[in-house]
Amino acid sequence: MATLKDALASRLPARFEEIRNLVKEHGDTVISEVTIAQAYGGQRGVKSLVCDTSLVEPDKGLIVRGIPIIELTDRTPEDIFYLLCVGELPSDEDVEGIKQEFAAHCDVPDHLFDVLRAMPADAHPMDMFITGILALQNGSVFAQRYNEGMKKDVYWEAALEDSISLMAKLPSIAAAVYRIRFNKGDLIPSDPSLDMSTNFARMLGQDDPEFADLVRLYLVLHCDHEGGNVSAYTSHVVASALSDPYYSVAAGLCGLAGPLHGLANQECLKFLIEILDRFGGKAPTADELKEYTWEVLNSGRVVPGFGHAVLRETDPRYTAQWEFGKAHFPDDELFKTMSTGFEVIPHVLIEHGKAKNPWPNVDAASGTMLYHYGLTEMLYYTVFFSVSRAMGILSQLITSRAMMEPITRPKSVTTEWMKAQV
Ligand code: CMX
Repeated sequence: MATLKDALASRLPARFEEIRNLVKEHGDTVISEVTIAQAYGGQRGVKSLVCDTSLVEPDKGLIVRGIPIIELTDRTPEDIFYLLCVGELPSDEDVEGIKQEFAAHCDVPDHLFDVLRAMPADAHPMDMFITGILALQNGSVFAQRYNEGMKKDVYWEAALEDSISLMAKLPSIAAAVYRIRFNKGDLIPSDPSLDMSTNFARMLGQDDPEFADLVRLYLVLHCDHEGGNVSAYTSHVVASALSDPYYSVAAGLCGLAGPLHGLANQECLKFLIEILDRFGGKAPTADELKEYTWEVLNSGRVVPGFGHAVLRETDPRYTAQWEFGKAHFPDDELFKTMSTGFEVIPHVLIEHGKAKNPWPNVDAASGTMLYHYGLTEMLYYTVFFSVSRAMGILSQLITSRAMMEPITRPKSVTTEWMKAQV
């Protein structure tokens, strides 16, 4: 069987040498400068991080290992995890290998479900999901081998083992969170003979193949977003302390749970539902929506689902979801509202003149898609996002350990120091 470990083992040494030589020969080359405004302003635009799994181009969107995300929309999460980790798309044999590896690790210990059931009835699903991940930490191969004196050049192997094991279990944990938190009845056991998307959809309680296809698309589209976003960067920092993948992913997902990051999809759906309610359950006309958007802006609110810190075009991940909706449920009132929003809102935002990017982002569409198939519990959407984003976080973590990166420790300065510079 072709394993992910074999694929990495045959490629990593050359990559390691390449980077070592780059640093040896050009280590003093200056690649960025930092202004006082950047130091106080979220380090925007400061280039002091490396992430080889993906890149976000302002005019093209997400590029995964050199491939624009829009060219990957027919792929599966298994393909994408392989691509993120190895840097190349898998062959059929590689896919079979990764499916078998996931199948071998998909069993979730019972104590995890007990922990989830013991949580308060109003616990946030992200709280439950992250707690579930931490409840697996006692099984970390990385932590165990580290305690046994593992050598630095094989850290990546232990990180990979944990990553495969965690990735294999995440759909089951996420589905358990959904069924327990929203009183959906008994848990549905994992079927390791199925692909990840179909299995996840089934464990959520849905046998509709169209929904499974949406799950597939969703998991592909949200997989990674380079290294500086809150969740990826947090996980990177925590993992650099050689905290194991369970701790590192959980830490990153605490960031994803924030309203300015992964929780935004919830806000976007609320916004669209608010519009539908206002217009009596019918999608508004372009003129009505234009007027409504101005009302929102004039009341000092932002228009959820539009704008981006990096992108300056329509997010291709929005386009991919819009195309899915157009193909499967063009007459859904929420979908029609979202489509009219795409025609109208950017022009209002341009006239308003504040947002640097008036175009829709990924979150403008994702809630509408899930809502159509009856997954109406918005609080849950970031858990969905997390299952996908864990692929990016884990692949970045494996790469970092393989490149034997040191602990992250930027220098901070005081305001007095800043004042002395000027
Ligand atoms: N509606 C109204 N005003 C907006 C706006 C929007 N959708 N997007 C940006 N602006 C405003 C900002 O609030 C800011 O105003 P102030 O100068 O008064 O503070 C101004 O335009 C400039 O902001 P920007 O540089 O264009 O955007 P930022 O990089 O600061 O913020 C983001 C990016 C996403 C937080 C922002 O566009 C926003 O709040 N959008 C709505 C919420 C949303 O859709 N979030 C999902 C993000 C998805 C993702 O990150 O992947």
